[in-house]
Amino acid sequence: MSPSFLEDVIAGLSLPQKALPPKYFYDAAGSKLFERICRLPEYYLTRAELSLTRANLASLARFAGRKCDLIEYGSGESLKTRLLLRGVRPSAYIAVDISPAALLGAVRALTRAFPKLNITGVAGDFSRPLKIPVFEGKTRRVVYFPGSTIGNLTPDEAHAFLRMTRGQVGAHGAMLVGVDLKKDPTVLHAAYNDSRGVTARFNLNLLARINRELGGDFELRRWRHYAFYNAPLGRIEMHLASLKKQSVAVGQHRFSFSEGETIHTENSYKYSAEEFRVLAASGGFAAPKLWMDKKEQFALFGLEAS
Ligand code: SAH
Ligand code: AVI
Repeated sequence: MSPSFLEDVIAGLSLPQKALPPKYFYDAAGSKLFERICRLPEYYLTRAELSLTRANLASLARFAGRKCDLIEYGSGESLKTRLLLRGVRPSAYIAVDISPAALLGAVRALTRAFPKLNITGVAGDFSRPLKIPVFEGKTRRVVYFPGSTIGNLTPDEAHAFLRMTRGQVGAHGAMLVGVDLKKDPTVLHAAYNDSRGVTARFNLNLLARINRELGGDFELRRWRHYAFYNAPLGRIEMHLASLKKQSVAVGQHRFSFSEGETIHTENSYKYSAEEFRVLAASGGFAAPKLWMDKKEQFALFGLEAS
């Protein structure tokens, strides 16, 4: 059985470098905050991916092929998907997300916008094998993984995820993956330290969620959002820093924090096109297609099962 939220929190806060898995950001409040992040002036990722999708819709549709089954992992509000559904016209669209609130809202809105399309929502964790109806069928399967969500996995996790997906889509299947590219660190820094403090609220919501769901007693004013670009590792790291020496209860457990100690809450890896090609090949995919926005900030890779 997969570990529960409580088990993951206890295990993460017991590590020498305390850490929490980023998938727990996305309760109903976290999903709403993420939607606000996507509209921030500093968070270029969403705009870049939307514009490159819009500009290359015909070629993306040719890549996906006629009448494919489109399976989206981490669909959230399915914003970019609307463009893709119009261009690709798949036989079926399956949205997979860990956040039931985001999934329900997206499936409702898409059903209204695309009344003839066969749409299914699957609430679950994409890092584990999920039962997805179309994986039994014969139609070409295309997994859509936009938003640079792959960047929230470590390279080892991304490799395992690509291998698992390669098995799911089969020999004639494919993947469309959104990847944030390496760039000026000041641009990256601004994207994760926005002036309105929405990213800080998104990060702190993880502690608020532990309080709400696990009976934690984190005092949010004693914590500060802390995000920076770790150039040697090619990733943004998000942490929550303890502003003073304190101890916090989570259920029956108690954890001590020294002043300045951090909880590592997220990595967001940035790749060069070549680095990502190597990763995709190690996962069993060839990368014959690459689309970029005008400023070359963000890339969509069209990966064929190899
Ligand atoms: N695809 C959207 C949303 C990206 S945000 C976009 O491009 O804007 C990441 C999404 O993945 C969130 O909706 C979150 O709920 C979901 N998610 C994160 N970890 C997940 C996991 N392990 N399994 C399933 N969904 C996950
Ligand atoms: C979902 N994911 C790709 C976002 C990112 O950019 O890593 C999550 C996020 N974290 C802070 N801002 C946005």
